[in-house]
Amino acid sequence: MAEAEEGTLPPKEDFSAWYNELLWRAELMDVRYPVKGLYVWYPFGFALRRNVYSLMRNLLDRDHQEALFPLLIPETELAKEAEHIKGFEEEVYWVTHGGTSPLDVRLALRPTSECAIYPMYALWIRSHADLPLRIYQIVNTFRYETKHTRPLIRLREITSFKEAHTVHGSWEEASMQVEAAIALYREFYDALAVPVIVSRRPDWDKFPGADFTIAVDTVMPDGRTLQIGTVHHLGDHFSRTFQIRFEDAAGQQQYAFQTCYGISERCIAALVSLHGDDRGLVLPPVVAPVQVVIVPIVTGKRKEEVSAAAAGVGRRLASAGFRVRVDTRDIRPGAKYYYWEMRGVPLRLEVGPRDLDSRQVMAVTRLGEKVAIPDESLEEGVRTVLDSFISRLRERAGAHVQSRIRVSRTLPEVTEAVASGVTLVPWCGDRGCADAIEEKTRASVLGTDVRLENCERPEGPCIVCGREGKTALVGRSY
Ligand code: P5A
Ligand code: ZN
Repeated sequence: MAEAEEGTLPPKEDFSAWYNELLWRAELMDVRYPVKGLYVWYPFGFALRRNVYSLMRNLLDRDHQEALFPLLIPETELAKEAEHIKGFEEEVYWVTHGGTSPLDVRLALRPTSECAIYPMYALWIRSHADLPLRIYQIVNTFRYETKHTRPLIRLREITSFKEAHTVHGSWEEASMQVEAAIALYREFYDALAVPVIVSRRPDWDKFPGADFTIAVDTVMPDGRTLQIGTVHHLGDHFSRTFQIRFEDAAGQQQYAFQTCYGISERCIAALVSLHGDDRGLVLPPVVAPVQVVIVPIVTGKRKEEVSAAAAGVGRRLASAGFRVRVDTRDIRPGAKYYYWEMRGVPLRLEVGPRDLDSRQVMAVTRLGEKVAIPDESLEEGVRTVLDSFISRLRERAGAHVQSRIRVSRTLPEVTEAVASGVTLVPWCGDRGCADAIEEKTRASVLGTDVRLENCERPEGPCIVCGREGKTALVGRSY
């Protein structure tokens, strides 16, 4: 993969060009696979993916169980829930043949797994003692997307679809699970230093078959929003369709209440886009495939001594649990810096002859801060620098998103605000008024019940019709 060595990135201001270049230069994704909307994870990208998803698994494993359901869904099951199939019918890939023989029942490649999982839940759930049930899986799903496809953002094969499906004894309990899922996603994104805006999608934009949908959005560098997670209250729609019933404490058969919530590799698109800069990736230490790179500065006579010291530093940090690489390649140190900066390594340690004499190493963070770390407190020093690194990332990304949120009270103000971010407006809740906003500003109503701290919440006359309105989030989304 030597091709990734040459040249520089377009400036991040030119976000789309920057993003596309970064993906291959940092060896995240190869976009040359000959099927539209399908991309290849390079080993480095895959290592990042593994760390991000193990963070997710750790959070879920507190009170969910991981399972695995089939990829193929018979048409008879997929078609059972009317709204659900209506929502997905244009996006489903169909398997119609086994070899040269047509299949009796066509098989769908799962666009999401409700219709694969719920027939099994109907068999598994018998009594209130089986509830609540919280199961998740991390799988690939297929959606024949017709909007512009983009690596990590809009895929036809979503390779990293984390979907959780829960079952409860009452509507209220399911509502509590919705809140728990939002809290879980907040914790996940906070660990990645990705700021989020949580809101309730308008009814016409909810998940097909849901009572309501709560969305988690972030604001990308170009000011457009990216939906990086959704939590759906399914009520008892699916349980009635799939006959998911339980015997309650009084011995009565009841339909169950359900939720489901999902996240895809868009979470990686978000962290890559928000934190990266003109020199490449900037990765939170918690998920960086390499957290510390050690570059020996070997000049002149003390080559052996420096190499041995660098290797020693590497061993010490590795046994302290850090993901470390000692870069002993026979290329200039400058080329090594460039290489590891592109790959977002949070901390670089330079070990040279002078450092040997002063019994210290020079530490340079990916954000450009320099500190000397004394040899005797190496592990502790590295830990401290990495801890403050994630705080800096959180501050930077938080400030970016904050600066992209404005309040608008007129449509021209909306047009201006959405050119570089999102905006909060008073809106009456009518679809007609939302359509008018979209027509005039090319931005859409993303949600209501906007959950944001330190933000003015405009209420009062609807920005279109003047009737009483509540705060709505408006923006242009990916
Ligand atoms: C929740 C999990 C569902 O499918 N069923 C199980 C529910 N919800 S969803 O909103 O349709 O998708 C969940 C999240 O997946 C991301 N996403 C995508 N990512 C990349 N490419 C796509 N084509 C794509 N479609 C959806 C979104 O982040 C969405 O919130
Ligand atoms: Zn209105």
